[in-house]
Amino acid sequence: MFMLKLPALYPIIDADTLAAREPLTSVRAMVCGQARELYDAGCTVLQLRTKQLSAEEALECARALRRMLPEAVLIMNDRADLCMAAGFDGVHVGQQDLSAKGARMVVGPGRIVGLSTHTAEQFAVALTEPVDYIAIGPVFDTTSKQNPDPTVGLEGVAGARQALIESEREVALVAIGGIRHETAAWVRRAGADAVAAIGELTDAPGDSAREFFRRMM
Ligand code: TZP
Ligand code: MG
Repeated sequence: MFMLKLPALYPIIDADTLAAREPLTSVRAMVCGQARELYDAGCTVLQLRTKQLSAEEALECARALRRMLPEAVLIMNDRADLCMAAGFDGVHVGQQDLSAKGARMVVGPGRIVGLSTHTAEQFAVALTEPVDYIAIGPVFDTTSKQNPDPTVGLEGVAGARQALIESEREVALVAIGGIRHETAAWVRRAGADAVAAIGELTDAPGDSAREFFRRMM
């Protein structure tokens, strides 16, 4: 498997967060608006996350994103089936979703599979899975996820990097959870290839993404 090269910032477009902010605006329009700003700011890899939309609504958002950004690397959260249906480039699964092996069976060898982990034990298991990247977190307190696991801190990111080095696997490391402009560079220094974020990218996403990149140069 080739080593996935991720940009320093990996935005997650959270349809539910957007819908809660502006209940009268179409979710699809908001998802596309945020994605356009992020892409134009240099975010070439984007994840679409939705927990509240129906599968049909999620697919509609995903297909609209795909049409709007044919060149972007688009990752679908949770659902390998929707990844394929929308022509996305990969899927991100968590500990409660289809396993990474199952997701790989659905999307095949040529697409990206990412896996979320929340402890050193889960991270060690993930290193044996057919994944392109592993996410560790929440690094800091987050309000974007329901019932988040305990925070792992910068030590958790550094521990994941060390485990990755020892495994000799060519897998990218993503850190997630409560990462802000002020903390992004620390997280990268602790060993993350990329920082994923929702909350810090919700207001003025383009400007916020540029600020992330500036701080992580
Ligand atoms: N997984 C672990 S923390 C988290 C997810 C999806 C939420 C990240 O959002 P934010 O707003 O960047 O903390
Ligand atoms: Mg999930």
